Amino acid sequence: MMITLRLPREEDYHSPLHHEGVAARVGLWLGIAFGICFITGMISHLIQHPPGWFVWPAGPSWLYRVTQGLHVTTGIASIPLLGVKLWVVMPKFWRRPLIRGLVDGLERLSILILIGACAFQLLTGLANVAEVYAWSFFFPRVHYAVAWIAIGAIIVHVALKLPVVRRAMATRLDDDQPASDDAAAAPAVSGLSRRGLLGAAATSAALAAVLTAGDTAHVLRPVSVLAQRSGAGPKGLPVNRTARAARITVDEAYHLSVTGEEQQWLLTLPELQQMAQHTARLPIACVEGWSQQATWTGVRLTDVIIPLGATPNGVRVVSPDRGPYGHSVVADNVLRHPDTLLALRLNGEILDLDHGYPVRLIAPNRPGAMQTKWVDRIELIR
Ligand SMILES: Nc1nc2c(c(=O)[nH]1)N[C@H]1C(S)=C(S)[C@@H](COP(=O)(O)O)O[C@H]1N2
Ligand SMILES: [Mo]
Repeated sequence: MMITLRLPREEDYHSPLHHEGVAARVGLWLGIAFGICFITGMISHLIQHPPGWFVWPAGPSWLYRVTQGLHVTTGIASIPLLGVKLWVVMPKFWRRPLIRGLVDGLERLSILILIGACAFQLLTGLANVAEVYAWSFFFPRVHYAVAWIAIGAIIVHVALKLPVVRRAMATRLDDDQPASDDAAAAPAVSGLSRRGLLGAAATSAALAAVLTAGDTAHVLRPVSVLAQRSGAGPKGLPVNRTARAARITVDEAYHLSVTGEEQQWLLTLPELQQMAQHTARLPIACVEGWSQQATWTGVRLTDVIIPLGATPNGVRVVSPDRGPYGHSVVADNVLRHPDTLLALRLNGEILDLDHGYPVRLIAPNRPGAMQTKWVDRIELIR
């Protein structure tokens, strides 16, 4: 028996659902979702790697929770939309000749890059939210780099397709569909109308969003069955990296060192406990999309710096954890915020070791990755 492999052809696709009006509409939704996802992703990147010109405000405390919640939710909603969009335009991939010349070849190459970059972003992003790390590269760096490729390819694609999009958006979806009253007489081509397909695409995107958004919007928790870590962990607060994973042990000898240019101040835990205590309700808003509000009590970060007599340009907060989130920089505006604490207590009780005992940083409007646990050193930045 001989098997001949044959590439599909445009003519093989008969469904009226492969229609440019459908493609343009799903494409528009995808463009909006990707646009929000890109901007919120860039915000998150800038906060974590701030260039000199960038200042992220220290409040309102919930702002990052919202931007990062939007990032993850729009990314997840894009997955079914991208699937539908690819299916609708599938015949176009197989039209003959496959390449019509240099310009056409470049355009088709740009579409290949577009699909590859978008699929890569959505799938690695989803895996990251689910804490599946099936790769050896450092996710944030690659996710950031490919974001630029994706957005560039989207801009090229939209620019090249603008005339088609204009025309397609103006066409009525049911123009060449049988009118409803003589539908029975028309050949039954498909059980689903174009409007039906659009409705299904919108519904699945909304469903994907609602099923995961409970990580940020807690009213959705009861229906967010796909949400990660809805409240697991001691004191109802999730834990990303445990003390064990970070190889943290704390003993009697613990002290916090605050180092300036010429001075160093060593504080024991009882000394920290005897200083003025302040309480703030602040969320941990993880870059992976979950966030959780809690009541934190401890010493104002500025209170351990003022005695050194210096006015630093921010501080570096350091723990013995050698992982990528074992230290963070607190910018000047955050440092001066009264809710920026070296927390000793969570919801009224001494911190659990997994939440950063004996001392962890908590500050308003900041990615969870920068809320450093197990702090034992503070370095003033000039
Ligand atoms: N030292 C240290 N602090 C850390 C981390 C870490 O890996 N090491 N992870 C950060 C991340 S990614 C998050 S989301 C928060 C979570 O805080 P929690 O475990 O108390 O909920 O801690 C942050 N602080
Ligand atoms: Mo995180």
